[in-house]
Amino acid sequence: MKKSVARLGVGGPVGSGKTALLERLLPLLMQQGIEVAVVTNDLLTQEDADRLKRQGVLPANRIVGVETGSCPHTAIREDPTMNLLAIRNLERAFPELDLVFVESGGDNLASTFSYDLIDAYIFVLDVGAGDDIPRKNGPGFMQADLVVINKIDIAPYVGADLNIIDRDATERRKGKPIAYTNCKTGEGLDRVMQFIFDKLLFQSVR
Ligand SMILES: Nc1nc2c(ncn2[C@@H]2O[C@H](COP(=O)(O)OP(=O)(O)OP(=O)(O)O)[C@@H](O)[C@H]2O)c(=O)[nH]1
Ligand SMILES: [Mg+2]
Repeated sequence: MKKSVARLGVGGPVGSGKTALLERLLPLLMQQGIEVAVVTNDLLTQEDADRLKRQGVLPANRIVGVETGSCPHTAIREDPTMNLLAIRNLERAFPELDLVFVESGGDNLASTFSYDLIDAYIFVLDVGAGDDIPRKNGPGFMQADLVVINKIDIAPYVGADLNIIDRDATERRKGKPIAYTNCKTGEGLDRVMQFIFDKLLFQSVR
């Protein structure tokens, strides 16, 4: 029987730390024996794919850059054809894959994924955007399977109160999971790993 490959979207505003999150998660997943690949979306370049290739965390042929050429959400929601093709090519080349990430181009709070493309998605927010962001009811933030509040280390410097973020995010998301991370140090990544294992891989983190 053909192995089914889980697909996990990673979306959120420009510069919130989507690629930084992948840079942290990929080695952790590989240490757990999970076979991974990545599709990145950028408007007119392969910037994020090239960055991940330079890091050397994954073999370069497991990283595919899609140049969307349009609003980022078009390629992950309205017409995900380019991303579906990229995933299909990866699945054919690497039948052993367990999990494919699809990083969206940086977008806005309304950005959501089509569930024809992915099985679940993470929405990454940056505390530098302000502690009022959860109150703005962005569909990407409200509907995501997991919200990651990233860059918790800079909260004191931008006057963001993590308690306010937590109070409002918990209330608006009605109990759906939220993780708080610092991708510079790896703090909080255990919560994200737990989510991936529970929601997509149906096994325990070793
Ligand atoms: N201080 C701090 N900086 C971070 C953290 N995570 C990411 N950064 C920095 O934030 C900047 C943007 O990170 P990226 O990972 O490129 O963000 P992105 O969401 O992938 O950006 P786009 O794909 O361009 O939308 C980089 O300079 C990162 O080094 C964090 O937790 N703390
Ligand atoms: Mg990126």
